[in-house]
Amino acid sequence: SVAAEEQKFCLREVLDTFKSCLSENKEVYIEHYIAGWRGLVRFLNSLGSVFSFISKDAVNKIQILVNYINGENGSHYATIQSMVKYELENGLVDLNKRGSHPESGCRTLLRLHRALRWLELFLERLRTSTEDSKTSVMCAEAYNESLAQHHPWVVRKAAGMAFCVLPGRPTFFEVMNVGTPEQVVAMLGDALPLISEVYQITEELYSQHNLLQLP
Ligand code: 1Q0
Repeated sequence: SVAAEEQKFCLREVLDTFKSCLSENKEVYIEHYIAGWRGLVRFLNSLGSVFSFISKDAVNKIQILVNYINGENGSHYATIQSMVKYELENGLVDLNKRGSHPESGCRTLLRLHRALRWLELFLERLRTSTEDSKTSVMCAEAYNESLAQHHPWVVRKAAGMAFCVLPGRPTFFEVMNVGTPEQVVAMLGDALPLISEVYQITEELYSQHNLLQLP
């Protein structure tokens, strides 16, 4: 059916969303950024309920940003650049410890930004993997190099357990719904530079404003 077809996950479409994130002068559109995450969450959910503690947190963060975009100050939430400027100029960010702005756009997006680094590292491993590579190992390595550094022990433990039940590389490639393994590898080769660029631009912006450790 048409409905089922629309629901079918295609990783190419999701990664294309990240392509549309960048404006001509290299600003990052929040709307497209979170659309990308929505697609990834859909993929994660299709892998089984063991991952729902992860997707729930992602959905929660996406919703916080959607509320800002649709709120009365929505125009300031068009790009990450405009959000950072607006929230900082108006004292809407808890900079050192959580206080009256525990769910600022800046700190919320930072969590997704860190997860984007995990995605970049994981997809790069997937791209260069061989038939007998283990997705759980690739995923854990990518996690340890990125997100894990920001997570407390209990979250790292839960994540590690979830990685162990990830399906194998063949199933993974199948669910991606992109085509043959060769086509998957080619698609990842196209998509990764763009994800990496979005990551770098955000990283630079947050670093300039000293926002990389927001509580
Ligand atoms: C495929 C396996 C996916 C594994 C995703 C790795 C991320 C593990 C993260 C586990 C932690 C989630 C629990 C909540 C943590 C929060 O404490 C933390 C900090 O927030 P806060 O408010 O407490 O300061 N939250 C986060 O760090 C945000 C985590 C967001 C994770 C978003 C993951 C979205 C899904 C990705 C699936 C992509 C798979 C694409 C692969 C395609 C190739 C086939």
